Amino acid sequence: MVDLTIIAKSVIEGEKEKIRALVQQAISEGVTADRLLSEGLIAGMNVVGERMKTHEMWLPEVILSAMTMQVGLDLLKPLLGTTGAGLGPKVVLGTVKGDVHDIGKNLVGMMLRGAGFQVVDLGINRAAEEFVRAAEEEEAKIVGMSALLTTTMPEMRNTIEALKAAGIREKVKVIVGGAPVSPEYATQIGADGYARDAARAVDKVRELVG
Ligand code: B12
Repeated sequence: MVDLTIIAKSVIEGEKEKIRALVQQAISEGVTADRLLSEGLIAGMNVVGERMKTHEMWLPEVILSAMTMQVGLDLLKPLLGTTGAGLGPKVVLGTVKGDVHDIGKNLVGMMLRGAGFQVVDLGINRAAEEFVRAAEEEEAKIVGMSALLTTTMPEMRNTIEALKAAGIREKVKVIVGGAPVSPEYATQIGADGYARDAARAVDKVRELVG
């Protein structure tokens, strides 16, 4: 049996090749996506975050860890996409302006797709107007925003204001997330929902679309 702490260690050490084999082995041994994520990939990335804070790890190493994590996530995609129908309500999802963190957003997108939602992923560093345009063009039911930096969180408020200014705020529900975001902040900026992880994001989106 693959020891999930070794998968976490591979993320920390940025071992892109090794992680592929380890995750594949774990999947074939029947380890659930849930455990692979929480005890393996995310556990590893949490350590990276701590080491980044204390300057034990620097940007190039963190980038390598992020790439390694993405390799693992891609392998999990088929497990997360259980229904695969993708004909449910549309969700426009993106990382806000000034912010390039996308691992969490990608995970939220995968889980939403897996739950049958249509996900239009705008990518990273997306300005308020881009969320508004996409919401209009795609006739989205939900707009989801991700921010990982305290300095980019205010962009979420800007986007909500831009949705109001464009006259479509009533047509969409807004859900926000990302490590520094709290339920209180979500309420403060006038979002309709918040979730602290991808699984809860699916529950929240389901609740919001009724
Ligand atoms: C990986 C990483 C990077 C990578 C990103 C690569 C990539 N492709 O994403 C790179 C190296 C590029 C990077 C750069 C920077 N980073 Co960085 N980074 C991280 C790190 C270590 C991990 C983030 C991550 O992927 N976590 C794993 C995922 C699965 O978790 P998550 O993102 O939180 O997502 C989950 C939930 O939050 C939620 N969620 C996320 N999005 C959404 C959206 C919705 C709608 C919902 C409902 C839920 C939801 O669900 C997700 C899944 O469960 C964090 C540390 C941390 N603890 O967060 C620092 C961190 C976020 N970074 C930080 C900093 C300072 C930076 C830089 C400014 C560093 C620098 N000096 O240049 C730059 C900024 C670049 C920019 N303009 O954006 C700080 C932020 C401090 C702050 N308070 O603002 C942190 C906290 C590190 C630290 N401890 O100091 N970083």
